Amino acid sequence: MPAAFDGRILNFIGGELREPLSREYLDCENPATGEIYAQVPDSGAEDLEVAVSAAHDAAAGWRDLGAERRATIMHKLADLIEARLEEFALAESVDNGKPLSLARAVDIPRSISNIRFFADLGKSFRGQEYTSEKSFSYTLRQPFGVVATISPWNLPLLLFSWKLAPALAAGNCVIAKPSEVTPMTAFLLSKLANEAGFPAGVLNVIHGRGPRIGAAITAHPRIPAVSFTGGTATGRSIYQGAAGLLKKVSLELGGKNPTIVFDDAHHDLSLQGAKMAGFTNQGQICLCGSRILVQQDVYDRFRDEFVAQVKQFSIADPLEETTMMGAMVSKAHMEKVLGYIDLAVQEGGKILTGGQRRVLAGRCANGYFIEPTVIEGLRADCRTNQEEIFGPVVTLMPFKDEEDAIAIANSTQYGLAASIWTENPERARRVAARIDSGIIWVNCWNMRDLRTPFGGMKNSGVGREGGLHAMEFFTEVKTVCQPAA
Ligand code: TXE
Repeated sequence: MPAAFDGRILNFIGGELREPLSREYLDCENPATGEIYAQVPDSGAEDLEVAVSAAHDAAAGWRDLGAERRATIMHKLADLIEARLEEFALAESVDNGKPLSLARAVDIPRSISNIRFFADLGKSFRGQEYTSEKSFSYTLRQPFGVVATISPWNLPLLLFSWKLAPALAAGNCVIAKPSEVTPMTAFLLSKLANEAGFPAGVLNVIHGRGPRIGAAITAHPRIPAVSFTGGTATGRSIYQGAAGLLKKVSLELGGKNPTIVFDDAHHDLSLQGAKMAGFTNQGQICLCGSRILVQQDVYDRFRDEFVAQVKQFSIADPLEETTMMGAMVSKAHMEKVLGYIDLAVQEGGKILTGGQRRVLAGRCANGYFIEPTVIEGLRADCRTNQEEIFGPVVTLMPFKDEEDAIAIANSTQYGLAASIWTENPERARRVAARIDSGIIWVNCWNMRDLRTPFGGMKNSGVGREGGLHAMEFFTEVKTVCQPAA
């Protein structure tokens, strides 16, 4: 771990690092070794009360500071993280099990970009004007005052910052709750808030379990908006909890995303894309393509080469530079994923490669590693092909034609993302228009322009994040109307 770390994570409330009032802590485990290496506050409603008061006390000052000065402070925070990129990347890898190289190349740089991007967007974000013969109207986009964010463990700092940054840039004070499974980088960020220049109470980070502190956030009457990313079942309970108070809620939930390979796809690019979509971050990204649909006349060739390439993946200590696949985030999650592999076999699936826990030698002997797993022979409507597994497990399914591919793609309760692989731009347009997903990639996967809307249909979520959509979520709009001059 980073040398400066003393083993105990603290909440950051009202500009101070604080113990939870109950003095209760949870263990943080390094999933690559199975060792407990830190404690995280198991905060409760009493800690939230202090944070909400601090945030409300700071709200008018932060709002009135103006977008330019807010942006300066946010940029300073981004600079401070960037100067410690290696420390953050190491902490993310140790906390989550992901390869250090991935945290260094993607998670931490993207978190820095999130903060910079929304800091700048805040400067140009404003309402609109409407003129008619009779009236002149304009809208004001005003912050709520205090809002909350609840984020998951798969991309800990990336998703934490993806919500925190627009909330702050829009002029809100924030109660941010990272996942109790991976709290470390949010803690490291909170330790930089004072040096960056955030006034006390603007940025509050509270750690703890979802059913305790997360539920308290949802139920708090002085937090009018909550942005959540996580599992669909949790999202549903937050939605229900928020309904009684008519809170504004943004929900970014699970996915069961198709990777659709047509017979006119670029062979090597589609293989590469399907591998990345299937196995990046050990398959623990809501955007991962866990169902690979391949047109029947190229199916055999694609399958054989795909399986051969997946067999080459290096599953190893996440701290080694050449590691492609690290550990699953926790023992419980590893067991959930292994349970789905057993289910796939019961449902008649044939495992083409993988299918087992991988026990490594040395330091990581007790870590939670799973072999990248490819399964074929399952019906599109079986549970393996319908439920989110969230691990390094993909299924291969042949399809006949466009209609068949669209029907299979749309056959789940989810609708987050899809990727289409074809050299025919007309086909790409036709199919993209008919797939029920919030995000469609053509001949690429997980390519992101931060200005574009991000989120899902059906059970994948409610609302959209990204660019102006996030700024709109974190503000109230007010119409001012007067007679035309
Ligand atoms: O996530 P949870 P879990 C999916 C994935 C995974 C499943 C369950 O399939 O296997 O969800 O994962 C907080 N009120 N995704 O259980 O519970 C929690 O503390 C308020 C998809 O680990 O959704 C954490 O901060 N908050 C996904 C956050 O919710 C609550 C990413 C997410 O945890 C709460 C992660 C409650 N009652 C898992 N209960 C994606 N969309 O990217 C929990 N939390």
